[in-house]
Amino acid sequence: LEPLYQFMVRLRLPGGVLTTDQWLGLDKIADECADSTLRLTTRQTFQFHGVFKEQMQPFMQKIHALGLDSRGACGDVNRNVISNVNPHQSQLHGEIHEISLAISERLRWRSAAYAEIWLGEECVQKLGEEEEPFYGYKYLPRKFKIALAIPPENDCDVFANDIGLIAIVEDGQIRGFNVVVGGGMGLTYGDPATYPRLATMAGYVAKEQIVDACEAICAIQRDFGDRTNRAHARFKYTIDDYGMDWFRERFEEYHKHAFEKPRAFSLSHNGDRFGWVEGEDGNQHLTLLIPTGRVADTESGLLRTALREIAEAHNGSFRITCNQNLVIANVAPEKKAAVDAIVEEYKLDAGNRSSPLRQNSMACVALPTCGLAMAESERFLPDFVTRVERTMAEEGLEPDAINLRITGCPNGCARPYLGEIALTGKAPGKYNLYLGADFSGQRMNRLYRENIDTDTILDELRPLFRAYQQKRNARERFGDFLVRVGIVEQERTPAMLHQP
Ligand code: SRM
Ligand code: SF4
Repeated sequence: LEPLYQFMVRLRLPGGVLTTDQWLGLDKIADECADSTLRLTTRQTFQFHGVFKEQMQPFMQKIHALGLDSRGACGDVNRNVISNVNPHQSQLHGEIHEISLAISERLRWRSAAYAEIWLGEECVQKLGEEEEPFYGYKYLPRKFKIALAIPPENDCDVFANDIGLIAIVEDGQIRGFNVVVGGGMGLTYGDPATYPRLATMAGYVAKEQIVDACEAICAIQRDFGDRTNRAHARFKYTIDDYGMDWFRERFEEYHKHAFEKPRAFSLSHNGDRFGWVEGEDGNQHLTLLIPTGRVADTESGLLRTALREIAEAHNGSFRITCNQNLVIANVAPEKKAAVDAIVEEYKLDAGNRSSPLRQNSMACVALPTCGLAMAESERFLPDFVTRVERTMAEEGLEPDAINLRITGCPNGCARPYLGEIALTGKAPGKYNLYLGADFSGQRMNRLYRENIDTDTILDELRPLFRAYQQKRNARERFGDFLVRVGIVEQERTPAMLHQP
């Protein structure tokens, strides 16, 4: 008898946009082929857990029938291209989404093996034919990630990506992008040669050239990335090994044009804005907090049922945010009341009414499904936030927007090194505590204490909250405060370096 193999399957969903019909289809697939939950990820897509081996092919065929696929959701290729959800600026969002799709399509792997294995198609590849014109037979040295931000929003944590594109908007139009390169979050405990890194400013590229420019940059990593050591194979190490001057020269060689001087920009926050907003076109958009991105029916609420009913009630679309939340998008004004009724019936906006701390918190999946987890994360976050809220209140702090991130290991799936407060799992019940990132995703935090349990974490935070309450400047963020008063040293790639 074969063991009961089960898999996690992730979808490719550039920009996190899907139709209501696709939502309904995925909701059904969650019951038919997976563990009856949908998991919104930090890269704006879905993960399905508990897909048994015999369900793999039906699963892939069902998502194909919905016009979706899993190409490039995992593997040593370009991953899901993420972008700003930006509900209030419909035209800019439409444009950035088109560009995300174009980049994703250009860097999509082509092998016919996908259709053969999953869709049951005949072998269509002729012997000797090049299967992958861009990737070749070796693909990339490691995963590769691209994000697009429209300032002042940085909800995609643009600096945490191998390529970050910061839109330069003039007269309501995207003219081009500042391109930053070499971002990434993962590190391995005990191996100082591995580190999280914020992307470095490379220069400006006009909009018409941006897809070609991304291909050129990805090709540089394909040709020069380290293929001998996977722990050193991400683009951030290629950039640090060879340097930015070398990179700019290679870019000119591959792209046939040099970078222009970067343009001025300013980013204000990397969280989501919750509640209803009206787009320029008069359509309504509702951003809902989805706790740790898990869409499930549980004893504490029928979230999955509620979202299914919303998908049936409106004919707009959905957008997943890069913070694992959800936008019910493009609701026609006459449908708003119907959506509101469902929101009220199922108390869907409970998260939107929770503390700013909870609204700015994020956790990776970790246990029980992640084989790399050293500690709880998704299941730990809700109670931990409650305890932090209580500690803050005891120190006289009003509920405050502090960016809190937790991961079950140092790989960084919830981009913890960009949290003002962050925990990374070390062992069951034990975490490393990081402090002092900024609120806009432009400064990383620093390791503050190692391998401590929850009580000790709260004991460490308490005096810091007290000092913050007593000595903060007006509107000063927690992370900025910790750096200003010297509790945490300024991180080594400070925001200033990114400014032109
Ligand atoms: Fe991740 C591996 C979950 C975003 C860095 N990540 C994994 C795996 C597949 C574990 C594994 O390899 O066996 C996790 C599956 C857990 C499970 O049970 O479902 C996993 N990563 C996730 C998700 C679902 C976290 C979440 O709670 O939302 C995110 C899915 C993204 C997506 O939809 O594509 C997720 N992972 C990230 C991010 C954040 C991002 O991309 O913005 C990072 C840090 C950014 C980066 O890549 O530098 C990230 N994941 C990693 C790494 C470390 C990579 C490195 O360079 O060191 C691994 C391990 C690896 O690749 O060897 C990993
Ligand atoms: Fe798993 Fe670690 Fe990623 Fe969390 S950060 S999902 S524990 S690999």
